[in-house]
Amino acid sequence: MTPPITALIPSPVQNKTVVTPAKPKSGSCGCSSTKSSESSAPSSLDQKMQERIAKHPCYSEEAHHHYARMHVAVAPACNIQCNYCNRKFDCANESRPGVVSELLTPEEAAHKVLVIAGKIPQMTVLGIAGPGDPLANPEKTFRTFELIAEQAPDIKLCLSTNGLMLPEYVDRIKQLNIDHVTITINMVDPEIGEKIYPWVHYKRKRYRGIEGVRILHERQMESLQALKEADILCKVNSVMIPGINDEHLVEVDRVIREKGAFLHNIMPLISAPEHGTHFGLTGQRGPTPKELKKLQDDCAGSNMKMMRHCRQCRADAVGLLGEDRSQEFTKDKFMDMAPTYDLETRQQVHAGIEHFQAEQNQKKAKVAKNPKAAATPKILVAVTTKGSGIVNQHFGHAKEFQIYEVDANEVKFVGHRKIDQYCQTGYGEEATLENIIEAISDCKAVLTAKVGNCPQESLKKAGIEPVEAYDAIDVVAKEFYSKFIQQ
Ligand code: CLF
Ligand code: SF4
Repeated sequence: MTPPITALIPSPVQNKTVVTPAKPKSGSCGCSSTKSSESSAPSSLDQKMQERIAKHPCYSEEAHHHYARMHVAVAPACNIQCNYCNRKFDCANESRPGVVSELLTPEEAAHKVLVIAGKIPQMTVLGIAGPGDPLANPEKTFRTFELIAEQAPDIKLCLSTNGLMLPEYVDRIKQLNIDHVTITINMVDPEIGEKIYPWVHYKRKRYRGIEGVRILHERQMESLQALKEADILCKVNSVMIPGINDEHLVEVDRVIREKGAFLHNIMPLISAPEHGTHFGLTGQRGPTPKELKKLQDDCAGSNMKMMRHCRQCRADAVGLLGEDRSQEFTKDKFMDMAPTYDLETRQQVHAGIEHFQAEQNQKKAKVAKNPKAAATPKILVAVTTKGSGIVNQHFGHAKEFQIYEVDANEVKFVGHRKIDQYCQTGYGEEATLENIIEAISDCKAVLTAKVGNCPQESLKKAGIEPVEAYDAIDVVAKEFYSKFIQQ
């Protein structure tokens, strides 16, 4: 028997919100339910594109509030060396440094996907992103994708690579219906690349210095071209390394956009001596949040979107982007779980999410200014959320703030800031509170489901208004902004 839909929507979507099944889609109405609030009156091409990204939490900022992804670590080898990588850990192109995943066989990986697809039905994307480079391990990578495509046809397949071997495999990628491919491109000038890549291993030969970087660069450019010709959506990741490629990334952004990339994700270098990487050991720093935002703003062109919600996942990540459920599904645990993948159940859950999104978008539309107001000052606000695009998390439980830039016309997601959880044992930690307040010192308010008296006082003293609410982020942010601007 199929359980009622509200029982199927996992928290936080279910939390305090009655979600009913979506009505059958008809005509153009159906599309509006999955349309991003950022978009306006899409052309048919835009609409088609919307459908391709609507359930991908990395390619669509709106989707990341509702849909989850998982990675399987099946690809141990790599064919290049990045100065921000230590091979003891996962590929730092799509992973926080210092994280080690359990290596799986394709069969174990497929089992894990079927288990999680049953337990977390809003998991819509399976990515392979390491722990080395997936295309330096083509047989394991493609065997895994084949198994998933056969057994769980509604799961989108996603691949992340350094691009060195991509041109060889574009046909296979297309054949397997892998519609989302990420290439990490940190430079389009090999002289800059020389400071990032000490060697490249290509066709059984190791190339050191600029010779290797030139090969990597040419292959990355070929990869962009090949993906464009094959009509596969391409995201480019770039690691921002202050003093090395930070200014150059504006040029990288221009080139990749010209070559048809759909999305650019500029990520901060995370570098510490304990990671044992070349950059960590030589004291190369990562960018500050302010430096990162400025570069993202400088690059955010008119057509290609800038990804700002990346969480630099693990090669075995599971869950919504802001949460990490990988420890619930370690090998010793998931191998004992029976797969409960059920296509019909999953479709019902997704329909419920679409219906919920449509309701949220209606609410947002009500508070949107029409016609647009004259330019007003922009402010930043910090939000605590468990997902679903609503303010629904207590201040003391948050492990990150989502940061929104707000003016009279727009509520725009601009990033997230990780923090230590304030309430660890039922009591708040004073020292932690200081760090939390420091992390959001440039914000005018915290929008949160609940915040205790003590942190409220400290926030106010720091000039940050605590706002308690339980509603769509856009709605709460707009309401706060209207009051703030009248002060
Ligand atoms: Fe994974 Fe990457 Fe696919 Fe997403 S992650 S392979 S595109 S499904 Fe996403 Fe994680 Fe950032 Fe990567 S948040 S690190 S961008
Ligand atoms: Fe490390 Fe990934 Fe670079 Fe390979 S591509 S060296 S695994 S960061």
